[in-house]
Amino acid sequence: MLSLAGSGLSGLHRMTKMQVRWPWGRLWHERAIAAIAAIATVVALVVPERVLAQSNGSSFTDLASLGRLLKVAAQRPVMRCRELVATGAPSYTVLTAEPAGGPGVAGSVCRVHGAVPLELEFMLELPNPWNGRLYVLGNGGYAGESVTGDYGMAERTRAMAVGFAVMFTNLGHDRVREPGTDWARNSFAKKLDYAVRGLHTTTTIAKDIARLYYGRRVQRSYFDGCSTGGGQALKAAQRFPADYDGIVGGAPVFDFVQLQLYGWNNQMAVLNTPLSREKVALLGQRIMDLFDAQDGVKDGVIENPLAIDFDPVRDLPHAGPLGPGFTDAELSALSRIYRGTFLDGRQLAPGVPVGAESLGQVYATADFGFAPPESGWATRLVPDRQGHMQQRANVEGWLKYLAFEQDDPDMDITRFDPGRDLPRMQVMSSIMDAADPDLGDFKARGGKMILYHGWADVGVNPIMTVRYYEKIQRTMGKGVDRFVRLFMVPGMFHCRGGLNVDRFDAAATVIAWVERGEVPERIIGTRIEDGKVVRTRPLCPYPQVARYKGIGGTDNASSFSCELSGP
Ligand SMILES: [Ca+2]
Repeated sequence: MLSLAGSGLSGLHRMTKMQVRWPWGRLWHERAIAAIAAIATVVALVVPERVLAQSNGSSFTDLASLGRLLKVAAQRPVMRCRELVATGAPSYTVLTAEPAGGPGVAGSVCRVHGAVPLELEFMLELPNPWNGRLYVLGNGGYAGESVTGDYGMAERTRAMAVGFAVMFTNLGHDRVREPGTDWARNSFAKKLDYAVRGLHTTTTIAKDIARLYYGRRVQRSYFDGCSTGGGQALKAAQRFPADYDGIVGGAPVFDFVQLQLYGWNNQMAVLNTPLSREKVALLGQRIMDLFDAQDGVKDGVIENPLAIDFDPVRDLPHAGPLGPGFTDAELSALSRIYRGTFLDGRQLAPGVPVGAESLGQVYATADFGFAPPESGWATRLVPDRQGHMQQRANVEGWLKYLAFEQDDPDMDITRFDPGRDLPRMQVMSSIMDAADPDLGDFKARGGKMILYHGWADVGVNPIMTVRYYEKIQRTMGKGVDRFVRLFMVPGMFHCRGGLNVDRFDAAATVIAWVERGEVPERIIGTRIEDGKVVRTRPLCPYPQVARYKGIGGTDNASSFSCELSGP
């Protein structure tokens, strides 16, 4: 159950019940806007700081689009919510099924908490009335989010407010009881749940339960995730193409071997030559001085890092009596970071793209709560304000329990040797990774997919996503952009935050593509500070980039066009 007791949301229920009738009639979206605004305020107050959803966090905010899309007849349950406890099947058990007033839902919500051995759990929220659709939220990090907690609360609330059934899963373990990758130790079953089975199994079950409850099949199903959720998006399209009509995948963790080689290379570079936060600030300043204006707008954002030719040794000042600069050891470490991971002259993983060094927006809460700005390198190449170096923990967690068939609790970055260890990773890679560029089955079933990635994401390297998209194009020939499009977000950190716009409704966009055939030629991204929109920019389908037209304000999307020519 949602832990809302005493939070003030019960008062909100009363308020929304009084003010908002089920919004299928005229002006419904105006009522929904009022309800969602009220809910967003309350949710912002009750979401604790420890919850950091791995999502862009802006799905179902484009109410104008949704209002146009969702004019469908409301569908009602054919059974009582609590009767679902007596259903189940050999493969799953319904633990509880409780009716509740849903925040933002004028009717009610049936909350179904279910379990699948070993420790796979799901929460399925069934609104009454229902719009005939299922919305599934992806996971973050090494997953294990509690399904009775407030994970993805803002997105869930908004989706239910317009009638979606909503499902999410813990992906087979509990990250409080077994943090990091501890859950994977000695458990091949949990590894399978995390990497392959968990999402597909719970999606299938969610569709079965919805069919029982409403007496009708789910008519459309959607998946939306970032980071680990982005990897789940690609895995669904590759391995379970029937599961979803529309898929949104952000900053996808889809190639663990390449991603962790990238992280390992970063960590080895700074292991003996730690970079100070001050040095990274100097680095960011120098890079902006050199390259910011190259895209036509001096705005602290590198529109296309692929167009930048940066060489630390050539382009950075050396430390000396004439002013601040970098030591030989620092220049060597930086060269390794930007060059990427090499073995015998072959690049195994790309380096860090330029443009993430400077201070940008980060958030203290899942609902965009304020936090002091950080470098995009914080918690990856330099410690964050709390002294955390998340990238090293991620790499070592993977090396211990997810990289090899045999667990190795003593493994760390200094013991890892790519030349020796890469051949031993093939079996786990085939389970964990989702790097197959053949999406023929997903295309054939009429599926549409939107991928997005922040260009200033140092956690999950965006160049990997670009290369994967190009591989899809090479594999599938012309017309890939008729069913899968990649939107790079210049200056955005991991899934959200950063130096530029970071809010956009990819969910509404993919729904419009699936249901109305509206091809996303661009997506409008927004930057919000202190509750106010301070910038809009078009996000362009790769390989197009946003080019300033030369007239009009540079904080206004209409001053930009999407064009093929770089930089
Ligand atoms: Ca710029």
